[in-house]
Amino acid sequence: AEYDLLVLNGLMVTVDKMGEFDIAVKDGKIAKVVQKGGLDGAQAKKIINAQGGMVMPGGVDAHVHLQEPALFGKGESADSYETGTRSAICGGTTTLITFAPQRKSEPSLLSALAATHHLARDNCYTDYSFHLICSNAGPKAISEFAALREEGISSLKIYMTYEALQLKDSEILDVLFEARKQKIVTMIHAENGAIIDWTIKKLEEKKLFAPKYHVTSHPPVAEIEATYRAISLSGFIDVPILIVHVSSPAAAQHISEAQQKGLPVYAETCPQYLFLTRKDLDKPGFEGAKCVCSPPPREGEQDHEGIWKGLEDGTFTVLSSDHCPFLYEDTNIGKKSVISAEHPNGHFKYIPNGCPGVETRLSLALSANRLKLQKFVEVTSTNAAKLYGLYPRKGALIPGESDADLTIWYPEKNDFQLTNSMLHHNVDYTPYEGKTLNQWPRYTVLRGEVIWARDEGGLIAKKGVGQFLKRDVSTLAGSRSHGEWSVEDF
Ligand code: DUC
Ligand code: ZN
Ligand code: ZN
Ligand code: ZN
Repeated sequence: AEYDLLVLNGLMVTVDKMGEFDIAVKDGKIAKVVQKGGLDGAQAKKIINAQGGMVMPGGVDAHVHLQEPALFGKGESADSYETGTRSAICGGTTTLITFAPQRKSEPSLLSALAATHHLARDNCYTDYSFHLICSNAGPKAISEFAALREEGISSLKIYMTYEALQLKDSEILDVLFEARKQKIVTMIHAENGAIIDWTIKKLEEKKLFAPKYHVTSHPPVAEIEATYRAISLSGFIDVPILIVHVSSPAAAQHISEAQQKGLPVYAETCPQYLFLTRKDLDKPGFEGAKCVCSPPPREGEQDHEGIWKGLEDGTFTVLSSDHCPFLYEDTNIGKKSVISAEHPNGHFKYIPNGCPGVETRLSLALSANRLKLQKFVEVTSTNAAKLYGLYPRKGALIPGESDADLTIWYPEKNDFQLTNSMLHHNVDYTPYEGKTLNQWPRYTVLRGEVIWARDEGGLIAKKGVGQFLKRDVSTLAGSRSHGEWSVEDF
């Protein structure tokens, strides 16, 4: 046959183009995109008739935690590379960028990278890459940035909180300075660790232990202060950063002001900051633990509105899941371990911080019907590919350039209720149990191969189809060359 796959009669939605186009796939790549009807008579091994549906570039989720050791001292990851990428592909996401964590006791980043390669190799259902988590920014780690670029790694994550991970401001400057030289994007977890620790102590003095006090212990000011500090430090060095998982509209305001000054400050938000509030942590017993993440869900609808607005107006570059999977019924870290006579509803500070969501990210956001379709594709796929050096191989449907990664949606006849039993992760809950949705991907295609066919067998490929992606530099705006001083001054 002339082609391996034809996708006909759908509404194609990419950032550059939206309309009725037919798509031809050959050897894992987009071969042709033509006006509907233009591939009549073409021969193909497989044809998908997407009449009435939408065809988008596969989702790119650039914030996913899989199989990390219990770095925060709070428990093991429930999802492996196998189960996490399985969950992703069944929810329409074809590329993940997960984390390769360096321990503070480990001076090398390259050894953390090697260890993570070992976990992922031959186990994935999506294509994948890694951000290195730098928690020991000593000379050895800094000296390895150039080698990371050779290995196809063009981004790092650093933390301003969590004892096991936190860097001092001087160490952040060391990282940013070398990141600028090597054209690496630095992701920053911006919360002020001292404010959080102090607030936890105050709550404990008052014997306030319920899950909802997790929100109280991570006040907006902790996020706002650290966000402003991260912007200041990166502006001083003149280097691009991405503030991860922004939850507070006031923090987003600082980001927007930096962007208006022309600084290369990028930002990410996540579904938990669009759909959850403090009330979701204030449920009978220990239930609220299912919605504990950091930063926490904020107060209410006004906060959600502020975050949606930031997505619409471009303050947020990407909408990622921050999938961070823990078991609710885990005997070591879950409910059973933290409920005691002294703490009958558990103690919020022992609850692992993170929610599962790699499979629900796209359908939650699409079902909300808030973003224009092309904006939806931009923040859930294309911008992540651009920021992290995967564009136009990922995040686009450009003939001869892009991999044939497709998410195909059909309009649902009826709304449906999400339940955890529909999902493919290895977590025993979803924070969105019972939520009404109206969209779920009918097909997910990875490099021309149908991996997920909702009504024709579900998951129909074997693990190991996913490949490691060597990444190049970001194609979004980088350092401004007209800074007050240049790297060469030092
Ligand atoms: N930071 C993350 O990026 N994910 C989960 C928890 C956290 O603090
Ligand atoms: Zn974080
Ligand atoms: Zn809301
Ligand atoms: Zn995270």
